Amino acid sequence: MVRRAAPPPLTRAVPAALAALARLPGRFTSRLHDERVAAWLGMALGVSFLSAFATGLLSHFMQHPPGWAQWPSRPVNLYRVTQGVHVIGGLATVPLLLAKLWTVYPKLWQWPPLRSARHAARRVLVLVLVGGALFQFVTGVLNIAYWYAFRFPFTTAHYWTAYITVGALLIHAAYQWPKVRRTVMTRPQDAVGRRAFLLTVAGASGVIAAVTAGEAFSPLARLAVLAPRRPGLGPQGLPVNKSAAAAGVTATARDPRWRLTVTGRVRDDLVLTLDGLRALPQHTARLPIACVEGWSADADWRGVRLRDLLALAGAADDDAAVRVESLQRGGIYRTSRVDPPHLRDPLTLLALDLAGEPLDLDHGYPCRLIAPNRPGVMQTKWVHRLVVL
Ligand SMILES: Nc1nc2c(c(=O)[nH]1)N[C@H]1C(S)=C(S)[C@@H](COP(=O)(O)O)O[C@H]1N2
Ligand SMILES: [Mo]
Repeated sequence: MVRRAAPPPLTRAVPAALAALARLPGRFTSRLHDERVAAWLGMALGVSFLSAFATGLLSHFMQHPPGWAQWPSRPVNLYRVTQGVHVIGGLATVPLLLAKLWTVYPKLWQWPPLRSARHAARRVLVLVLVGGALFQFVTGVLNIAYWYAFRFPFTTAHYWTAYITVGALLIHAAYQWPKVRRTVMTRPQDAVGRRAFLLTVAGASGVIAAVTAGEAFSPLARLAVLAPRRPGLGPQGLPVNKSAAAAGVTATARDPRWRLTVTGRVRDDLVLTLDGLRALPQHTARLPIACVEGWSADADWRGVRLRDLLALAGAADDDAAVRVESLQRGGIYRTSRVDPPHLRDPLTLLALDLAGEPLDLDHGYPCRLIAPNRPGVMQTKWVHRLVVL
Protein backbone atom coordinates (compact mmCIF):
# COMPACT_ATOMS: atom_id res chain seq x y z
CA MET A 1 0.00 0.00 0.00
CA VAL A 2 1.34 3.39 -1.03
CA ARG A 3 0.95 6.12 1.45
CA ARG A 4 1.22 9.71 0.33
CA ALA A 5 2.71 12.25 2.65
CA ALA A 6 -0.15 14.17 4.21
CA PRO A 7 -0.14 17.88 3.18
CA PRO A 8 0.73 20.19 6.04
CA PRO A 9 -2.47 21.12 7.80
CA LEU A 10 -3.76 24.60 6.99
CA THR A 11 -3.31 25.54 10.60
CA ARG A 12 0.43 25.35 10.00
CA ALA A 13 0.74 26.38 6.33
CA VAL A 14 -1.13 29.68 6.59
CA PRO A 15 0.83 31.20 9.47
CA ALA A 16 4.07 30.06 7.82
CA ALA A 17 3.14 31.82 4.56
CA LEU A 18 2.10 34.97 6.39
CA ALA A 19 5.32 34.98 8.33
CA ALA A 20 7.27 34.73 5.08
CA LEU A 21 5.30 37.65 3.62
CA ALA A 22 5.94 39.64 6.78
CA ARG A 23 9.67 39.35 6.16
CA LEU A 24 9.36 40.79 2.64
CA PRO A 25 9.50 44.48 3.59
CA GLY A 26 13.12 43.95 4.54
CA ARG A 27 13.85 43.50 0.84
CA PHE A 28 12.78 46.98 -0.23
CA THR A 29 16.17 48.60 0.01
CA SER A 30 15.82 51.44 -2.53
CA ARG A 31 15.91 54.86 -0.96
CA LEU A 32 13.29 55.95 -3.49
CA HIS A 33 10.47 54.15 -1.69
CA ASP A 34 10.35 57.18 0.54
CA GLU A 35 7.91 59.78 1.76
CA ARG A 36 9.54 62.68 -0.02
CA VAL A 37 9.34 61.11 -3.48
CA ALA A 38 5.79 59.93 -2.72
CA ALA A 39 4.79 63.44 -1.60
CA TRP A 40 6.05 65.22 -4.73
CA LEU A 41 4.57 62.63 -7.05
CA GLY A 42 1.32 62.76 -5.09
CA MET A 43 1.02 66.50 -5.52
CA ALA A 44 1.71 66.32 -9.25
CA LEU A 45 -0.86 63.53 -9.59
CA GLY A 46 -3.41 65.52 -7.61
CA VAL A 47 -3.13 68.47 -9.98
CA SER A 48 -3.23 66.26 -13.02
CA PHE A 49 -6.24 64.21 -11.84
CA LEU A 50 -8.24 67.33 -11.05
CA SER A 51 -7.45 68.80 -14.45
CA ALA A 52 -8.52 65.55 -16.14
CA PHE A 53 -11.70 65.52 -14.02
CA ALA A 54 -12.63 69.12 -14.88
CA THR A 55 -11.97 68.76 -18.61
CA GLY A 56 -13.70 65.36 -18.62
CA LEU A 57 -16.85 66.75 -17.00
CA LEU A 58 -16.86 69.59 -19.49
CA SER A 59 -16.72 67.12 -22.36
CA HIS A 60 -19.45 64.97 -20.81
CA PHE A 61 -21.84 67.87 -20.28
CA MET A 62 -21.20 69.27 -23.74
CA GLN A 63 -22.40 65.94 -25.11
CA HIS A 64 -25.20 65.55 -22.57
CA PRO A 65 -26.40 69.10 -21.80
CA PRO A 66 -28.12 69.19 -18.40
CA GLY A 67 -31.11 71.18 -19.70
CA TRP A 68 -30.63 74.23 -17.52
CA ALA A 69 -27.39 75.17 -19.25
CA GLN A 70 -26.45 75.65 -22.88
CA TRP A 71 -22.88 75.63 -24.11
CA PRO A 72 -21.64 78.72 -25.90
CA SER A 73 -20.51 78.30 -29.49
CA ARG A 74 -17.45 80.49 -28.84
CA PRO A 75 -14.52 80.55 -28.46
CA VAL A 76 -14.30 78.39 -31.54
CA ASN A 77 -11.36 76.34 -30.23
CA LEU A 78 -12.41 75.95 -26.59
CA TYR A 79 -13.35 72.29 -26.77
CA ARG A 80 -10.31 71.55 -28.86
CA VAL A 81 -8.10 72.90 -26.06
CA THR A 82 -9.93 71.32 -23.11
CA GLN A 83 -10.07 67.91 -24.76
CA GLY A 84 -6.42 68.15 -25.83
CA VAL A 85 -5.53 68.85 -22.19
CA HIS A 86 -7.69 65.90 -21.12
CA VAL A 87 -6.18 63.30 -23.44
CA ILE A 88 -2.61 64.53 -23.87
CA GLY A 89 -2.38 65.49 -20.19
CA GLY A 90 -3.80 62.09 -19.26
CA LEU A 91 -1.18 60.27 -21.34
CA ALA A 92 1.61 62.39 -19.84
CA THR A 93 0.37 61.40 -16.37
CA VAL A 94 1.04 57.68 -16.95
CA PRO A 95 4.74 57.85 -15.91
CA LEU A 96 3.80 59.81 -12.76
CA LEU A 97 1.22 57.19 -11.81
CA LEU A 98 3.58 54.27 -12.43
CA ALA A 99 6.37 55.96 -10.47
CA LYS A 100 4.06 56.70 -7.58
CA LEU A 101 2.79 53.12 -7.45
CA TRP A 102 6.35 51.82 -7.55
CA THR A 103 7.37 54.19 -4.77
CA VAL A 104 4.59 53.20 -2.41
CA TYR A 105 4.02 49.53 -3.26
CA PRO A 106 6.10 48.20 -0.31
CA LYS A 107 3.18 49.41 1.80
CA LEU A 108 1.16 46.56 0.32
CA TRP A 109 3.20 44.28 2.55
CA GLN A 110 2.61 46.34 5.65
CA TRP A 111 2.57 44.21 8.75
CA PRO A 112 0.19 43.63 10.40
CA PRO A 113 -2.06 44.26 7.37
CA LEU A 114 -4.84 45.79 9.43
CA ARG A 115 -4.08 47.57 12.67
CA SER A 116 -7.46 49.07 13.44
CA ALA A 117 -10.79 49.93 11.88
CA ARG A 118 -9.42 53.31 10.83
CA HIS A 119 -6.38 51.74 9.30
CA ALA A 120 -8.58 49.25 7.45
CA ALA A 121 -10.77 52.07 6.11
CA ARG A 122 -7.71 53.93 4.89
CA ARG A 123 -6.37 50.90 3.09
CA VAL A 124 -9.73 50.29 1.39
CA LEU A 125 -9.71 53.93 0.29
CA VAL A 126 -6.23 53.57 -1.24
CA LEU A 127 -7.38 50.39 -2.94
CA VAL A 128 -10.33 52.26 -4.50
CA LEU A 129 -8.05 55.12 -5.55
CA VAL A 130 -5.43 52.88 -7.15
CA GLY A 131 -8.04 50.62 -8.76
CA GLY A 132 -10.01 53.58 -10.10
CA ALA A 133 -6.90 55.34 -11.44
CA LEU A 134 -5.60 52.20 -13.19
CA PHE A 135 -9.05 51.55 -14.66
CA GLN A 136 -9.29 55.11 -16.05
CA PHE A 137 -5.82 55.01 -17.58
CA VAL A 138 -5.95 51.51 -19.04
CA THR A 139 -9.41 51.86 -20.61
CA GLY A 140 -8.67 55.45 -21.70
CA VAL A 141 -5.52 54.44 -23.54
CA LEU A 142 -7.21 51.40 -25.12
CA ASN A 143 -10.10 53.59 -26.21
CA ILE A 144 -8.00 56.21 -28.02
CA ALA A 145 -6.08 53.34 -29.63
CA TYR A 146 -9.45 52.05 -30.98
CA TRP A 147 -8.89 48.75 -29.23
CA TYR A 148 -12.26 48.00 -27.66
CA ALA A 149 -11.09 45.02 -25.68
CA PHE A 150 -13.69 45.63 -23.01
CA ARG A 151 -17.35 44.68 -23.22
CA PHE A 152 -18.88 47.63 -21.35
CA PRO A 153 -19.68 51.10 -22.76
CA PHE A 154 -16.48 53.08 -22.29
CA THR A 155 -17.96 56.57 -21.82
CA THR A 156 -20.39 55.51 -19.08
CA ALA A 157 -17.75 53.53 -17.20
CA HIS A 158 -15.14 56.30 -17.60
CA TYR A 159 -17.60 58.93 -16.38
CA TRP A 160 -18.77 57.11 -13.23
CA THR A 161 -15.34 55.79 -12.30
CA ALA A 162 -14.10 59.39 -12.45
CA TYR A 163 -16.39 60.39 -9.56
CA ILE A 164 -15.34 57.38 -7.47
CA THR A 165 -11.65 57.98 -8.15
CA VAL A 166 -11.74 61.72 -7.50
CA GLY A 167 -13.84 61.18 -4.36
CA ALA A 168 -11.22 58.75 -3.04
CA LEU A 169 -8.46 61.14 -4.14
CA LEU A 170 -9.92 64.09 -2.21
CA ILE A 171 -10.26 62.09 1.02
CA HIS A 172 -6.79 60.62 0.56
CA ALA A 173 -5.29 64.07 -0.11
CA ALA A 174 -7.03 65.61 2.91
CA TYR A 175 -5.71 62.80 5.07
CA GLN A 176 -2.14 62.94 3.71
CA TRP A 177 -1.85 66.72 3.45
CA PRO A 178 -0.27 67.40 6.89
CA LYS A 179 2.37 64.75 6.24
CA VAL A 180 3.01 65.98 2.68
CA ARG A 181 3.42 69.53 3.94
CA ARG A 182 5.82 68.50 6.66
CA THR A 183 7.81 66.40 4.23
CA VAL A 184 8.23 68.98 1.49
CA MET A 185 8.86 71.86 3.93
CA THR A 186 11.79 70.17 5.72
CA ARG A 187 15.18 70.09 4.08
CA PRO A 188 16.12 66.62 2.91
CA GLN A 189 19.03 64.90 4.68
CA ASP A 190 20.44 63.73 1.36
CA ALA A 191 18.91 64.36 -2.00
CA VAL A 192 21.06 61.84 -3.87
CA GLY A 193 19.06 59.75 -6.28
CA ARG A 194 15.74 61.29 -5.37
CA ARG A 195 16.08 64.34 -7.54
CA ALA A 196 17.41 62.29 -10.44
CA PHE A 197 14.47 59.91 -10.09
CA LEU A 198 11.90 62.70 -10.08
CA LEU A 199 13.58 64.41 -13.04
CA THR A 200 13.55 61.14 -14.97
CA VAL A 201 9.84 60.71 -14.30
CA ALA A 202 9.15 64.33 -15.32
CA GLY A 203 11.27 63.75 -18.44
CA ALA A 204 9.25 60.67 -19.37
CA SER A 205 6.03 62.68 -19.00
CA GLY A 206 7.51 65.44 -21.14
CA VAL A 207 8.51 63.01 -23.88
CA ILE A 208 5.02 61.49 -23.98
CA ALA A 209 3.48 64.97 -24.17
CA ALA A 210 5.89 65.96 -26.95
CA VAL A 211 5.15 62.90 -29.11
CA THR A 212 1.38 63.17 -28.73
CA ALA A 213 0.74 66.94 -28.60
CA GLY A 214 1.05 67.11 -32.40
CA GLU A 215 -2.30 65.33 -32.73
CA ALA A 216 -3.94 68.59 -31.67
CA PHE A 217 -1.22 71.15 -32.24
CA SER A 218 -0.30 70.93 -35.91
CA PRO A 219 3.19 72.53 -35.74
CA LEU A 220 4.20 69.41 -33.76
CA ALA A 221 2.28 67.01 -36.04
CA ARG A 222 5.44 65.38 -37.41
CA LEU A 223 6.53 64.50 -33.87
CA ALA A 224 3.22 62.84 -33.01
CA VAL A 225 4.46 59.28 -33.49
CA LEU A 226 2.36 57.94 -30.61
CA ALA A 227 -0.90 59.52 -31.78
CA PRO A 228 -3.45 57.31 -33.53
CA ARG A 229 -4.66 60.24 -35.70
CA ARG A 230 -2.57 63.10 -37.05
CA PRO A 231 -3.57 66.43 -38.61
CA GLY A 232 -2.81 66.47 -42.30
CA LEU A 233 -3.16 62.71 -42.78
CA GLY A 234 -6.36 61.53 -44.45
CA PRO A 235 -8.56 62.41 -47.43
CA GLN A 236 -8.57 66.19 -48.08
CA GLY A 237 -5.85 66.55 -45.45
CA LEU A 238 -8.14 65.64 -42.57
CA PRO A 239 -8.14 62.43 -40.48
CA VAL A 240 -11.24 60.24 -40.59
CA ASN A 241 -12.75 58.80 -37.47
CA LYS A 242 -15.39 56.49 -38.94
CA SER A 243 -15.33 55.75 -42.66
CA ALA A 244 -18.41 55.57 -44.88
CA ALA A 245 -17.83 51.84 -45.28
CA ALA A 246 -17.66 51.31 -41.52
CA ALA A 247 -20.88 53.31 -41.11
CA GLY A 248 -22.57 51.31 -43.90
CA VAL A 249 -23.55 54.35 -45.97
CA THR A 250 -21.48 54.01 -49.17
CA ALA A 251 -24.56 53.23 -51.29
CA THR A 252 -27.13 55.55 -49.68
CA ALA A 253 -24.75 58.53 -49.59
CA ARG A 254 -24.08 58.27 -53.34
CA ASP A 255 -27.67 57.54 -54.30
CA PRO A 256 -28.94 60.22 -56.75
CA ARG A 257 -32.30 60.02 -54.98
CA TRP A 258 -30.69 61.50 -51.85
CA ARG A 259 -32.67 64.48 -50.48
CA LEU A 260 -32.26 66.75 -47.49
CA THR A 261 -35.50 67.06 -45.52
CA VAL A 262 -36.16 69.79 -42.95
CA THR A 263 -39.11 68.75 -40.85
CA GLY A 264 -40.60 68.86 -37.34
CA ARG A 265 -41.84 72.20 -36.01
CA VAL A 266 -41.71 74.00 -39.35
CA ARG A 267 -44.30 75.79 -41.48
CA ASP A 268 -43.82 73.39 -44.40
CA ASP A 269 -41.46 70.48 -44.76
CA LEU A 270 -38.54 71.50 -46.92
CA VAL A 271 -37.10 68.93 -49.32
CA LEU A 272 -33.91 69.80 -51.21
CA THR A 273 -31.77 68.02 -53.77
CA LEU A 274 -28.01 68.40 -53.63
CA ASP A 275 -28.21 70.94 -56.46
CA GLY A 276 -30.96 72.77 -54.59
CA LEU A 277 -28.71 72.94 -51.55
CA ARG A 278 -25.84 74.25 -53.68
CA ALA A 279 -28.11 76.94 -55.13
CA LEU A 280 -28.61 78.49 -51.66
CA PRO A 281 -26.20 81.15 -50.34
CA GLN A 282 -22.88 79.46 -49.50
CA HIS A 283 -20.63 80.51 -46.62
CA THR A 284 -17.15 79.51 -45.57
CA ALA A 285 -15.78 78.75 -42.13
CA ARG A 286 -12.40 77.59 -40.89
CA LEU A 287 -13.25 75.26 -38.01
CA PRO A 288 -11.60 72.30 -36.33
CA ILE A 289 -12.80 68.76 -35.95
CA ALA A 290 -11.99 68.19 -32.27
CA CYS A 291 -12.43 64.52 -31.48
CA VAL A 292 -13.16 63.38 -27.92
CA GLU A 293 -10.20 61.07 -28.40
CA GLY A 294 -7.87 64.06 -28.31
CA TRP A 295 -6.88 64.66 -31.91
CA SER A 296 -8.03 67.80 -33.66
CA ALA A 297 -7.40 69.53 -36.97
CA ASP A 298 -8.45 72.76 -38.65
CA ALA A 299 -10.20 72.62 -42.00
CA ASP A 300 -11.84 74.96 -44.50
CA TRP A 301 -15.53 74.24 -44.89
CA ARG A 302 -18.11 75.67 -47.24
CA GLY A 303 -21.85 75.18 -47.20
CA VAL A 304 -25.24 76.48 -46.12
CA ARG A 305 -25.85 78.09 -42.74
CA LEU A 306 -28.04 75.94 -40.57
CA ARG A 307 -30.05 78.97 -39.48
CA ASP A 308 -30.75 79.88 -43.14
CA LEU A 309 -32.22 76.42 -43.72
CA LEU A 310 -34.48 76.78 -40.70
CA ALA A 311 -35.61 80.21 -41.80
CA LEU A 312 -36.37 78.83 -45.26
CA ALA A 313 -38.52 76.08 -43.75
CA GLY A 314 -40.22 78.60 -41.48
CA ALA A 315 -39.07 77.08 -38.19
CA ALA A 316 -41.56 77.87 -35.43
CA ASP A 317 -39.43 80.01 -33.12
CA ASP A 318 -36.02 81.40 -32.30
CA ASP A 319 -35.44 79.05 -29.41
CA ALA A 320 -35.78 75.94 -31.51
CA ALA A 321 -33.27 73.12 -31.27
CA VAL A 322 -32.52 70.74 -34.11
CA ARG A 323 -31.86 67.02 -34.30
CA VAL A 324 -29.44 66.28 -37.12
CA GLU A 325 -29.90 62.79 -38.55
CA SER A 326 -27.44 60.75 -40.55
CA LEU A 327 -28.04 58.16 -43.23
CA GLN A 328 -26.19 55.82 -40.90
CA ARG A 329 -28.65 53.26 -39.53
CA GLY A 330 -27.19 52.31 -36.18
CA GLY A 331 -24.66 53.54 -33.67
CA ILE A 332 -24.89 56.24 -31.03
CA TYR A 333 -23.37 58.94 -33.26
CA ARG A 334 -25.94 58.73 -36.04
CA THR A 335 -27.75 61.81 -34.67
CA SER A 336 -26.78 64.91 -32.73
CA ARG A 337 -28.62 67.80 -31.20
CA VAL A 338 -27.93 71.46 -32.01
CA ASP A 339 -29.06 73.91 -29.33
CA PRO A 340 -29.84 77.61 -29.89
CA PRO A 341 -26.35 79.07 -29.28
CA HIS A 342 -24.86 76.87 -32.02
CA LEU A 343 -27.94 77.13 -34.19
CA ARG A 344 -27.79 80.93 -34.29
CA ASP A 345 -24.03 81.02 -34.87
CA PRO A 346 -23.26 82.08 -38.47
CA LEU A 347 -20.33 79.62 -38.48
CA THR A 348 -22.62 76.61 -38.03
CA LEU A 349 -22.90 75.07 -41.47
CA LEU A 350 -24.31 72.15 -43.27
CA ALA A 351 -21.05 71.73 -45.17
CA LEU A 352 -20.91 70.57 -48.77
CA ASP A 353 -17.24 71.31 -49.46
CA LEU A 354 -14.01 70.70 -47.64
CA ALA A 355 -10.67 72.19 -48.67
CA GLY A 356 -12.23 73.64 -51.84
CA GLU A 357 -13.79 70.39 -53.19
CA PRO A 358 -16.95 68.42 -52.53
CA LEU A 359 -16.73 66.47 -49.27
CA ASP A 360 -14.96 63.14 -49.50
CA LEU A 361 -17.34 60.24 -48.89
CA ASP A 362 -15.50 59.52 -45.63
CA HIS A 363 -15.94 63.11 -44.45
CA GLY A 364 -19.71 62.98 -44.82
CA TYR A 365 -20.71 63.40 -48.50
CA PRO A 366 -23.20 64.69 -49.56
CA CYS A 367 -23.34 66.98 -46.51
CA ARG A 368 -22.31 67.09 -42.87
CA LEU A 369 -22.70 69.30 -39.87
CA ILE A 370 -19.81 71.51 -38.79
CA ALA A 371 -20.15 73.92 -35.86
CA PRO A 372 -17.71 75.86 -33.65
CA ASN A 373 -16.71 74.72 -30.12
CA ARG A 374 -18.29 71.31 -30.37
CA PRO A 375 -17.05 67.73 -29.78
CA GLY A 376 -16.23 65.79 -32.96
CA VAL A 377 -18.83 63.13 -32.12
CA MET A 378 -21.49 65.82 -32.59
CA GLN A 379 -20.33 66.88 -36.06
CA THR A 380 -22.70 64.47 -37.77
CA LYS A 381 -21.73 63.14 -41.20
CA TRP A 382 -23.91 61.93 -44.12
CA VAL A 383 -26.83 64.12 -43.03
CA HIS A 384 -30.24 63.58 -44.66
CA ARG A 385 -32.75 65.00 -42.17
CA LEU A 386 -33.04 68.00 -39.85
CA VAL A 387 -35.83 67.77 -37.30
CA VAL A 388 -36.83 71.04 -35.62
CA LEU A 389 -37.71 70.30 -31.99
N1 LIG B 1 -22.91 59.75 -38.81
C1 LIG B 1 -21.76 59.85 -38.12
N2 LIG B 1 -21.16 61.04 -37.99
C2 LIG B 1 -19.99 61.15 -37.31
C3 LIG B 1 -19.38 60.03 -36.70
C4 LIG B 1 -20.05 58.77 -36.85
O1 LIG B 1 -19.58 57.73 -36.36
N3 LIG B 1 -21.22 58.71 -37.57
N4 LIG B 1 -18.21 60.17 -36.01
C5 LIG B 1 -17.96 61.48 -35.42
C6 LIG B 1 -16.64 61.63 -34.84
S1 LIG B 1 -16.31 60.70 -33.47
C7 LIG B 1 -15.73 62.55 -35.30
S2 LIG B 1 -14.32 62.86 -34.47
C8 LIG B 1 -15.98 63.29 -36.54
C9 LIG B 1 -14.79 63.13 -37.45
O2 LIG B 1 -15.04 63.72 -38.69
P1 LIG B 1 -14.12 63.34 -39.91
O3 LIG B 1 -14.10 61.83 -40.01
O4 LIG B 1 -14.70 64.00 -41.10
O5 LIG B 1 -12.74 63.87 -39.57
O6 LIG B 1 -17.15 62.85 -37.19
C10 LIG B 1 -18.24 62.63 -36.39
N5 LIG B 1 -19.41 62.38 -37.20
MO1 LIG C 1 -14.48 61.58 -32.49
